[in-house]
Amino acid sequence: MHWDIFCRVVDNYGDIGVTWRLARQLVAEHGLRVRLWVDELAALARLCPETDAQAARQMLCGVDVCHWSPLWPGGVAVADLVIEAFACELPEAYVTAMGQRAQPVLWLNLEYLSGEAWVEGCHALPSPQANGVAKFFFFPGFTPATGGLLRETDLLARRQAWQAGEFLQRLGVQPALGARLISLFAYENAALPAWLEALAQAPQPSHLLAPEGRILGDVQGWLGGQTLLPGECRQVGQLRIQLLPFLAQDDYDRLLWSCDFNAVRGEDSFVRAQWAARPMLWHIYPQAEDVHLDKLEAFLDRYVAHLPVVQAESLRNMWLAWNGRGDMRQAWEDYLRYWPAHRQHALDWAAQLARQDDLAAALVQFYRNWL
Ligand code: TRH
Repeated sequence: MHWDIFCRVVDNYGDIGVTWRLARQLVAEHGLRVRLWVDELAALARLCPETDAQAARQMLCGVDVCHWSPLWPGGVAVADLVIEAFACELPEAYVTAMGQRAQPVLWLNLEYLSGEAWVEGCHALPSPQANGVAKFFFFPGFTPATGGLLRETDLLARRQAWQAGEFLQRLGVQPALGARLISLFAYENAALPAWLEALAQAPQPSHLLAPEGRILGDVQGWLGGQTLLPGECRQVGQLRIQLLPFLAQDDYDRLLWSCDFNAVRGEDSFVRAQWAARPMLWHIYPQAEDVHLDKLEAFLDRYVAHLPVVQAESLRNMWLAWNGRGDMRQAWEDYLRYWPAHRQHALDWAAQLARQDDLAAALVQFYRNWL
């Protein structure tokens, strides 16, 4: 089977993060021939440093990575299954060729992740096309009535066997004895200073690891305008802040497994933090008219559904505060009261999610059923 995945990098790293992970898994675990069409190879190069950002075509981890340039090349053979990631709009000539192909083609629009209830009703719905090609919506999600989440078959086993020591050493991280290790990946965030204050004045030391990115300006602002370079640390009270370089995607996973607490954002890091099975905090991608808050609440409803009320409230309040609704300092202190229970919950949640089929397997099954 030959699959094509199309990815347009709209913003940040989520679009390419998801499609690159999916492409690799389809090759490694399902033996498919996968072409990944990406319009911005520089974004892929951040996640996969072996990428040649100038190459029109290259093989990376068994994936045929093609630059999707505005000038669509002639003679591109249409694949058996075509994934249009996040409604990125396929090249017109390719859509025409799909309609003319002798063998049937399946066209899937892979949607953004949401925990909202309507997703179950829209997953796998057909989307009739003028060229007659069978097109369906494919929604990732948290329940068996959705397409599931990206999860490599051996992911949980690798995480369970993970020993952080050598990896942290390679990154130049030397946590103080008893320090809570925290990773920080977020957009610009007005709640950051309150959180850093709480960490700096807490009885337990914290070591915060921030890969370079959009939050850096806020971190430096809190440090009084000091510039932080990758590898450098600053100590304020009980808090040590260390800037890391932006990591390759697999190393970022390892960072999540190595930390006691992970602050993540967007879509892909959000899912990976759930698989890391450590207490976590989500900075959701902000959308116009605060529609992202519905998405946040919908996820929270699922995430805390079976927790005792006080623990659930402490988690909910902290996530809301981080996303601009509440006092982050107070919320963090309340949250810490239930720390052992939050740790257990993170493990239980990952185990519960893992009972569901993963997204790549669900895509392959969908194709088989359609045939
Ligand atoms: O980069 P993001 O903010 O992407 C977002 C979201 O996907 C959002 O839903 C979407 O609408 C918007 O883009 C356009 O966050 P996300 O999804 O977590 O993607 C980040 C990727 O970067 C993820 O694959 C992990 C990876 N990463 C690294 O590889 N190395 C790093 O050091 C870090 C911090 C992240």
